[in-house]
Formats: sequence, structure tokens, C-alpha cells
Amino acid sequence: MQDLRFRCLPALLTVAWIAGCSNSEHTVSDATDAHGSTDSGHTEPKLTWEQVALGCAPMGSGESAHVMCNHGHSLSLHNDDLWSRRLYLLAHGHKDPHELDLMHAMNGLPPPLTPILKARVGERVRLRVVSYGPLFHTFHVHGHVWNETGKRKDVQTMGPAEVYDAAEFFAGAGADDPAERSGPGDWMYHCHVETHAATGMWGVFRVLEPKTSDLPGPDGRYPTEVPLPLGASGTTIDVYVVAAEVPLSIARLFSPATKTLDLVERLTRIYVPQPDEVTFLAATTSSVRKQLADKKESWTPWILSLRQGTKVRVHLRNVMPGIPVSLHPHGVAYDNKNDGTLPQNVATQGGPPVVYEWRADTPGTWPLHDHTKIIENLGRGLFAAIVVKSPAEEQKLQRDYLVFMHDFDMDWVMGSEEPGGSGH
Ligand SMILES: [Cu+2]
Repeated sequence: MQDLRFRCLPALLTVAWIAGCSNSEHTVSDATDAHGSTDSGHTEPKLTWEQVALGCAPMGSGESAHVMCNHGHSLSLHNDDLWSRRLYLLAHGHKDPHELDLMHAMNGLPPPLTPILKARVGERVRLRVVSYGPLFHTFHVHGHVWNETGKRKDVQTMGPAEVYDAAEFFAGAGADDPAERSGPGDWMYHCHVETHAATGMWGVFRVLEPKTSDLPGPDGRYPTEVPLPLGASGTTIDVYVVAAEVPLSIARLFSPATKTLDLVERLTRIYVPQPDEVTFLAATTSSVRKQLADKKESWTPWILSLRQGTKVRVHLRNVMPGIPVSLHPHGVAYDNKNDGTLPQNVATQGGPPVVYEWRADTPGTWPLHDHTKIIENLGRGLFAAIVVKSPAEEQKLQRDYLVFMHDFDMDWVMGSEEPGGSGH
């Protein structure tokens, strides 16, 4: 039964989307047909506005009738629902908003919750993409192409835990030529599985004029870029990270009563890097919440950025009651004791910090994630990435971004039939 649901879900999302176009209270009989239930006398639950916006679909019939809600597609832990944006524009007198209206911050629409990736025309940009969750995605950037072993492309398919970091090009220009080609403007990036894009897997790649006043920070980076690499070849560094379960503002839902787009909080499990050992040892769930509170709309999952040749000791604490957590790295060198899958690698609430020792020997972009309750914890956000940079790469790239493609709400995999409005 679980497997069947899993396979049916993308189709159901599509049905919910179409059904919602004309009437949010619509009864979606096709959904149960798609699920193999064709009783003529059955009653199905009606969808509320919020459930339509969340990509919900009615399931089952009679006593087993329930509403199966979205699995919150997101990029970098954020999810800005295009369907709600459409409802917002319609409510504000826009006759027939098209996709570009939905994307751009026009007619009072706020910018998307996903990170805005910025670069000036002609700057060398790399987009690294890390995919988590059980689904396949197709990463696409508008207005740009890149060069993969001699072939030009602008879409890349990605399976679970797959990484793609060959999307490298000059902003507003070519794959190999910095001369202006597509030019400045807001270019959409998104998953090209359309139902995924509609339910949140989209964002903006903003190409700025060369003489823009929108400048990077004092360290030469925009805040949404990959952090500057830590360490140096032959050195050992300590990094402190806390696993916590905190509410983060994720999706925007259209409220028919107030005609506003409102943030929705979801309970998310995340790794939160701490600046030093003292902060790390003092961390609690509430202090982590406080740390995140002022950057609700710019929080992205942890990226462990290292210079090639650096040895890292990662200290992990867990402030979540009853939820074991570990860190399993890809792409770095380590012995079997530091795999993140052994009993001694698991951090529990109140237990001592768990320490992992890895060596960043291989340049690239690598998954980094929990390996204790992999379906549930990854579904709730317990994932990160490792970026290992060679000196040559540091010289070559002006802008370096990492985007996570991720699917929230694994409750439907775990068997819960809670409607999506439950806050998960
Ligand atoms: Cu997708």
C-alpha cells in the first residue's frame, strides 16, 4: 500500500492542480479513479483553499476517505507555491496571470522564498545542485547554457542523493564567452517536473548590470553564495554543528479572507553550524531557534566548505528529544569508524558530542546527511553538503552557489494520513 501511494503521488498532484483551477471546493473524482477505486456511491472529502494551495488531493472513499496533502517540494528548504501566487494575482484584479507574472516580484508579489542567486553580467558562475528525497528532478536555468564535455545543455536530471556541479557559465553570457548574450534580468531556475515547480521548486537567478549598486558583501560574496572554504592543505580544523528540530517559514499560502500571501511554518530538522565550541556546548533548541529567527527567509541548509587537503573534525550534538541523528559524508576520505552509520556515530539528546574525522582530498560537491532514520530525517530536512575547493577553482569562479532540491513531508511515506496543514 505504501509503495502504491508513492507511485501514485505525482499523478495525484497533477489532478489536484487542474481541479483547483476552476473551483477550490471541487470534488476530484479522478483522483480516486487514478488510485483504482471506482465505487459510484462513495463520498470524497472536499478540499479547502489551503489544501488546494498545498497540492492536496482527496483519497479513498467512505470511512477511509481522507485528504492527501502536498509533499512540499522545495529548493534549499524553502517552498513558494506558484498556485497561491496565481490566486493572489486573480484576487487583485489580474485577468490571467502567466508564469512570468507569477515569478517576478511585480504587482505587489514578494520575492520568492528560495535563495535569489546574483551575479553581474560576465561573471563566472557555478551552480552546484544536490538532490535529496525519493524523487527524480530536472534542474533547469533560463537564459543560460553550460558546456559539459563539449555538449551544450541547460537541463540536468537528478536522482536521489545525486550531485550536479557542472553548470558553469558567464552570467548573462555564454558557456565559454563572457560577452553579453542573454543579458541582465531575472531568470527563473526550477525543477522541470512541472508539478514540482508549481509546488515550490523554483527560484530566481538575478543577472545584474555590470555597474549595479547591488554589491556583494565585504568578503566579496553575496550572502546566498557557498561560504568561503575553511582550512588549508595540511591543517586540521574543528567545526561544531547542532541538530535541531525548529519551525521554519517555508511556503506562502494565499489567504482569501485578507487577500495576502502568508508564510506557513513547518517543523524542520536541520543541522545548524555554531560559531565556536562555547556556543556549541550551550546550544539548546530555543537558542537555535533564536539564531535562525532573524533569517527565516534566507536560511539554507548547512554547507561545509573546505579547502582541498584540509582535515576536519566535525563535532555533532543533538538537541532533539527522541530523535537519533548522525552525519554520513560522501566524497571525503575517512576510516570505517567515521562512516556515520555505526552505533558510536549516533548523537542523542543529552549525550556527549559525537566527533567525526574526515579529510577533504577530492575537489567537488558531496552529499552529507543523517544515516539513522534516513527516510524520515531526510524528509524533514536533516541534510547538508560538502564543497571541497581546489586552489585553481577558487581563482576561477566569481560566484559560487549551491541549491538543494528536496521534498518535504515524508509523512505519507511513513504512513501518516495527516492533512498537510498540520504544520509538518
Ligand atoms: Cu522535481
